[in-house]
Amino acid sequence: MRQISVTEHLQLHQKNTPGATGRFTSLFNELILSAKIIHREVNKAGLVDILGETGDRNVQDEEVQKLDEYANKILIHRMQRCGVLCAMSSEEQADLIQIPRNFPRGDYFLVFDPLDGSSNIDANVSIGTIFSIYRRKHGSGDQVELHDVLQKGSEQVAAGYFLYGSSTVLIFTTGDGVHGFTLDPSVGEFLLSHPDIRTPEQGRIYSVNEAYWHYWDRKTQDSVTVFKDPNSELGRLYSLRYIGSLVSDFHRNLLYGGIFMYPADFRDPKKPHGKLRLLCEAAPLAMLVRQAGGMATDGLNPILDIEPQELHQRTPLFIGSRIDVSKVQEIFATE
Ligand code: P6P
Repeated sequence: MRQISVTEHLQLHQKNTPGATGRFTSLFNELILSAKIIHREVNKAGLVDILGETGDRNVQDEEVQKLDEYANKILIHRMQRCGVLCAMSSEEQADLIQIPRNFPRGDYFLVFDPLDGSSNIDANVSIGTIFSIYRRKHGSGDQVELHDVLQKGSEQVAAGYFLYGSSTVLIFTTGDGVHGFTLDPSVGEFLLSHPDIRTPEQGRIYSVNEAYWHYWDRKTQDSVTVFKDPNSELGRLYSLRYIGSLVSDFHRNLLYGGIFMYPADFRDPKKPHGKLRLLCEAAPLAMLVRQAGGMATDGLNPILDIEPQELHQRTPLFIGSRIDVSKVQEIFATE
């Protein structure tokens, strides 16, 4: 079968997008180049001891950095120069990342989690880069304010992730279905491997950290129980699969079907809405799963409808197969 590269796929998307100027394509190509550089470092992390803050200096006499800090710096360095962004936001940085004055700019806004799950890397667990792309909503000046770019997930232009595992895959959507590409290191190109991904309407997997049971409210406990009860209305036996790396858990459930849950819990009063972030984790994955025929909710509201009030706003997340997520919504809707 003729292998279609992601470059060809993007060119076709541009050709079929009325008024496309090629700016989105150049943004995406820079994102792909950043991921290839991160892929290289992730794959040799165990060999050249670039894990953790070793405090050593490598052969180029550079300070050795934690892998997620490295990924963050690669993305900021490359994306600042792509010439089509007005600003960026990284899970690793508290504030908006402005584009330096002397750099060309555009009206796209990029949000990313540079290396989600990186605490697992020294156990060789797959980890990922999650990204989300918006158009600037207000203003046109060089200095971008939060209200210029903060938008609900349904306004995303594109969303996706790179998963650095047994192979490195790119899964993304531009609103016209979900497509997966696998990096062929021998040619250094992402090749189409998963055309038009559709997630099963019901799964056999539920993913949640059950250690937090006693910190959940009653509706959350009921929502998890329904997947443990072989006689529930769901009508089937489920398996618990939880890697503790969001992109890995999400990717498996996207392909096989199932539900991933990171509910609100009462462990930390400073995080009443759970651990995961709306803009750089929940919203991009919610766009992907919606495009693949699934659903994503915070229990009461579709993730894509939540109006963010701040950059690192957290949200409970129930995401995956339509029937599984609908069951959770039904439980949360009961009095
Ligand atoms: P917990 C990794 O640190 C992460 O942000 C996600 O990738 C993962 O799903 C979650 O945290 C795991 O959290 O509380 O179960 O260890």
